[in-house]
Amino acid sequence: MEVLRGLGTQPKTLSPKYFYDAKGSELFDRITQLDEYYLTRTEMSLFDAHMKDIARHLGENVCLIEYGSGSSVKIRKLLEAVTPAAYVPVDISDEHLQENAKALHADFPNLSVLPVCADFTQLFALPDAVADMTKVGFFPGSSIGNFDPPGAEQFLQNVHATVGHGGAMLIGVDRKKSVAVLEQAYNDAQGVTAAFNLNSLVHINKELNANFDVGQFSHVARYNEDLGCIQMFLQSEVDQHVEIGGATIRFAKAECLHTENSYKYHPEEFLELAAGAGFAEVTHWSDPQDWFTLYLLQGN
Ligand code: AVI
Repeated sequence: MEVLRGLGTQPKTLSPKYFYDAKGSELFDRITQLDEYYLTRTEMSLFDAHMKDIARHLGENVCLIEYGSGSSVKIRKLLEAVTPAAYVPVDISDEHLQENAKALHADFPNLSVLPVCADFTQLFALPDAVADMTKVGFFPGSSIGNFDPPGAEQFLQNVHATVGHGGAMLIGVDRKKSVAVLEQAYNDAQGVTAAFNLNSLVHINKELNANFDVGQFSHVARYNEDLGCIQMFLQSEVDQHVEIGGATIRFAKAECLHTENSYKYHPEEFLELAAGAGFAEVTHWSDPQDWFTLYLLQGN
């Protein structure tokens, strides 16, 4: 079992996918509205300030491919400004896709929505109907930061294989900045990020019949200067053991279970990664503080 494999390594790890059950998705929505979590707000401000310019660069009759399903305000803003010939949301959850496609259909009755149920970190086939359209990948929110750099490059290579030569990618990337600002974003005063992190244990208790004592773990998030990423952990408050899938896992007091990395990129670092995947920069949009950048990349 994947979870047991991660708990058997040193340091122990847990895939960030365990954040996202219904409760975790609700907590993530709350994170995006926190004062400290500047990422979503800043990216939205870029859409608001530059949408006309973004739409002009993307051109007409494009096929917009969203990596992850489009419930967010961002895709709606983009769909209003760009009016693509087709919109292809790609998500692993069919239920999510169907719900969002229905909601979008209500608001954009003329939009051709062609959902693809797939793990977007792997290669997937596009619907035949979009074969002749210019393809534009859309990956907002700095979700690229949750891959390690080689994983991010591999993902961008897959996007390149999907959008092809002359295709494009619009991607939001969080930038390196003061450690205090970064660490605050993942250690909010209300404890929403802590609840989000701890919820992965609640999720595993339910899904895998485990018995994590959630009250005996605490949230830790700190910036790793060497790696250039925020790292999140769940730290054991005491010596304890947990039963999971017939196995017993021991935690020493203060031992950390690693749950997430969130990489931050200087523009030159990100563009080097993109170049390795066959993409060149067309243009970018940044906020006045240079905290977050939206890049428009074109496939070589
Ligand atoms: C989804 N992803 C871009 C978020 C991030 O900032 O890495 C997930 C997150 N983890 C804690 N807060 C938000």
